[in-house]
Amino acid sequence: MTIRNPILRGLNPDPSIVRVGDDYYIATSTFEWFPGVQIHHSRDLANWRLVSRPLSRASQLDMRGNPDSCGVWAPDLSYANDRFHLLYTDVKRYGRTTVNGDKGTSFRDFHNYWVWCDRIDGKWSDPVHLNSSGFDPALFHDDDGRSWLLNMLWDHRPRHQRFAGVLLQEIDLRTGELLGERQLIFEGTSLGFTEGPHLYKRDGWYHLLVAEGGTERNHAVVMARSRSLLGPYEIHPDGPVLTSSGKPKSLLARAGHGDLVETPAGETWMVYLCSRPLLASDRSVLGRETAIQQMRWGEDGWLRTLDGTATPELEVAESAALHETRSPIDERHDFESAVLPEPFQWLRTPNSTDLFSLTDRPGFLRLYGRESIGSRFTQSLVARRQQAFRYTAETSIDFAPANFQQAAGLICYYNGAKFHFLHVTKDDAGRRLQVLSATPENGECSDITESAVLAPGSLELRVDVDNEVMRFAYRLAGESNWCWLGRQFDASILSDEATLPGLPNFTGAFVGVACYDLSGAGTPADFAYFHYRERE
Ligand code: 6LW
Repeated sequence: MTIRNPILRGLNPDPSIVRVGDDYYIATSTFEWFPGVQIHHSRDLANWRLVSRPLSRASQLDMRGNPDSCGVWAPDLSYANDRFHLLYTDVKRYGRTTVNGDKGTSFRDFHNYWVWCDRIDGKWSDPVHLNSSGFDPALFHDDDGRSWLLNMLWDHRPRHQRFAGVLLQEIDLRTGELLGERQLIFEGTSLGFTEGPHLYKRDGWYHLLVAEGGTERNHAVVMARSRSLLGPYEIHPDGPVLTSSGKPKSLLARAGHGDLVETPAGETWMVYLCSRPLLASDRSVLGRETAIQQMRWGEDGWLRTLDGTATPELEVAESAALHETRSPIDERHDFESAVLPEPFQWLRTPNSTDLFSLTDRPGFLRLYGRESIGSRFTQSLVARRQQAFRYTAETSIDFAPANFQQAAGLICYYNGAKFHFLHVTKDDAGRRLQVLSATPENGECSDITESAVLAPGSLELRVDVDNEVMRFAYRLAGESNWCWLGRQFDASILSDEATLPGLPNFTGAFVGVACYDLSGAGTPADFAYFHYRERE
């Protein structure tokens, strides 16, 4: 039996893992998608189930105004003093990128917070702001009862190394108060882009694990160790302990940003992020996903992959783990409950009632028309992750637009500059069905293609995605055959790699429903069901 990587498919990067008794938990980043942070649970490291999105109310998270791919980065989950602790960054500004080197000032705003809860699926506390000096905060609970905050240090100054190393500062776990001075304990290796720090203590050594190389093709997990918490840290003699860099045959690309967990039997496993680019276009539509594999400690006290080659494994031999039981997802939601079905999230605002209701018209997901697709504030868009390369999604829409400023339909969305939106709207000739595509090259919502005049009444909308190819279809109520639009669309633009230079692209493709009303009237659209099914 084997575990097939990745274990958490679709947008699920920056994994942080913790074991409490027999239970394992992984927290992953959610960026501008609300509620914030995903926590999955497993008993066997092979089969994982979503158990919580802990940042679920306005006092915890409000991302209105945040740029795309900002918001919640790199949560850190730990357990101490009979509580779960979750740290995360809310990125408010991305600023100048590093692609043009370090010449200019690069202002960014990274606010690091701590929340806690007695139960993983309970009501998490309001956040305590810890610092804003850099991103990827993490806690280290030492065996003397003291706890320490780690985070990467961001240096915004021209001609400085932006990723300036790893900071350490003591934290009072009762209050979140930071104690003493912050210390720069590690400046990274020549790979650069030092981020995602985690600390572990083993056999009298402090082991520091960091992500390096940037989250693209040079990404790597790097380790260093010291006898003393404050360093100096010596770098692993082999170089990265895990990387896909220089391994073009690795089907798990971009491997990096890891975290370690020990099983009750004493095995060490590492979770890390990876991406699986489409073969033809080399683009990662599923975003960065979470993978796992077993590691081993050598007699020299250094950690390595089982075969020592630092290579990410697609098929992981079962060990303490049971066998994986995953099959392609086939989920139909008829919106009969008052609660939004679990796979769905929305964008930025904690005030979900501004966007949608499951009770205003029972049996329907009602979206109220709000701001334009790509707005950084109040956008009525409810969607789920694309988690397979081939899938079909269908919905039924009841929508009577009064004018061209109102539109609603089925959307395949990466961010405000990358989407395909099959929507119903109205113009002088009447109600129409069109596809609005935003392509990353121009960053504008510029391309309206296909147009069919519609008879009144509800209709069904459908998208079929097959790797790079996306096709749309519709049928009016009572019809049995789908009417396919003549044109094919490029599904690969919904990827991390398809972008103008300099913009952050850390999420992945979603599919769902959206509604805007640029007239301000808030006209609703009602969706009777949403069916997502993956094809092998
Ligand atoms: C995350 C950083 C990273 O905070 O990308 O790949 C950033 N690593 O550690 C966003 O996911």
